[in-house]
Amino acid sequence: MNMRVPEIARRVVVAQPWRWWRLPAAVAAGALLLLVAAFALPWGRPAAPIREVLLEARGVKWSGENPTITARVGERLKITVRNAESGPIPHDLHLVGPDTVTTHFLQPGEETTLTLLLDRPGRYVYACSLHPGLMDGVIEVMGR
Ligand SMILES: [Cu+2]
Repeated sequence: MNMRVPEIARRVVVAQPWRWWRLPAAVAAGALLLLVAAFALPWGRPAAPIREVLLEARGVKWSGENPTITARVGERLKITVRNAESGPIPHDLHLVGPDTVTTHFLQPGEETTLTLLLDRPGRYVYACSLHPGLMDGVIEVMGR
């Protein structure tokens, strides 16, 4: 009678004996990982300063005059977009560059926020896609 032991049963995991050099090696590997993480992750680096702006839609204008928003390269721009119309007029905010972003259609009383990292200088247009020519403004990003 053939008493073959199945292949899987013959594999025996042999525990490796403890070696004295493993502890300092593990400590060194851990220290190296921490060092790499400290440089690779944004911990400890100053965060980009945040410039907060409110764009309030009322009377089919942004904040009364479609203001020019000025900012500097390296800043983070946080735009609160609020629909403050008294009538049933929806708006959105469409921004071209440095990233192209569009909010959803905001109904009166609704608001949302956009956060952008301004990493390039330039003049970027913001507008409401439902009211072209009426709700157009500019974000001017100046170099450092
Ligand atoms: Cu609009």
